[in-house]
Amino acid sequence: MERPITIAVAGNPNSGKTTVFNHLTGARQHVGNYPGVTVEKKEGACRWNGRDFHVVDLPGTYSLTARSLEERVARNFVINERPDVVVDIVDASNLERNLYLATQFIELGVPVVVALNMIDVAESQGEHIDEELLSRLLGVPMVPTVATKGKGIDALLEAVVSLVEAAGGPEIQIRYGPELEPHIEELTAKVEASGQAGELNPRWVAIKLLENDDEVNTRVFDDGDNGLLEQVLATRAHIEQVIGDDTEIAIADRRYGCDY
Ligand SMILES: Nc1nc2c(ncn2[C@@H]2O[C@H](COP(=O)(O)OP(=O)(O)O)[C@@H](O)[C@H]2O)c(=O)[nH]1
Ligand SMILES: [Mg+2]
Repeated sequence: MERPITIAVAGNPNSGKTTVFNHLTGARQHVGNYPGVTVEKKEGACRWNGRDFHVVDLPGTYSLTARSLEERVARNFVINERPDVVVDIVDASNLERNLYLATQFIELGVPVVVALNMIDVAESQGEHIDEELLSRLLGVPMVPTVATKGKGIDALLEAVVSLVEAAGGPEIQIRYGPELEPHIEELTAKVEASGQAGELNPRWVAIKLLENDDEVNTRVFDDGDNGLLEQVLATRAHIEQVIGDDTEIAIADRRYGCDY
């Protein structure tokens, strides 16, 4: 028997995650907690087109910086449990802010399908979203949905199945522009050579080190000095000098698409 496809439903708070989750799982739900924390974990199951799915409703997050408990829980679930697909529920009437999280999942290197939810609200505001263009730009499938009406849910599952079946397809990366990109690439090579990334995507680790991410710092630097720390500090100092901003801010700006 084929194993179920695990879907993690992610997205900003109030983007419609639970509505999508309820549509997918109906009464087949179980509510518990994530291990060791009092963050609610909703899981469920569904069967569609002859396939079984295990669905997890992740806590709402704006980002994956691991600064809040919700962000840590969502990120650790995706890193440690490795769901087959992250379905990122995006509020299409607030696209720019919501796509920030999508870029973070793409960067993490996990398979992502974006649900352009609340497309009814976007349309009532006179917005027309070219999902094919967006999908090409970000390199991930985009499916318009109206979760409250169950619209687009079948198409969402179809996109999930296609992605699982095509696993190993081309990788799309967020590029950080001429100022940052060479430093990220150089550090990625050092991270790779150090063997400290373990199971994680080395480019993702390099970017998180530049962002001074607590959890990644602990993971990478706890085994004593491996020569990386000096490199990270020097790179941060250089970026701050050239760009005139904190490295963290420079990286976030680039993700939002600001130009230097
Ligand atoms: N108009 C509209 N409202 C939606 C849609 N999806 C969800 N909602 C509403 O948006 C609110 C937040 O949804 P919820 O699923 O709780 O969001 P969550 O915080 O991401 O779990 C609820 O009032 C939903 O009924 C949609 O596609 N269109
Ligand atoms: Mg919810």
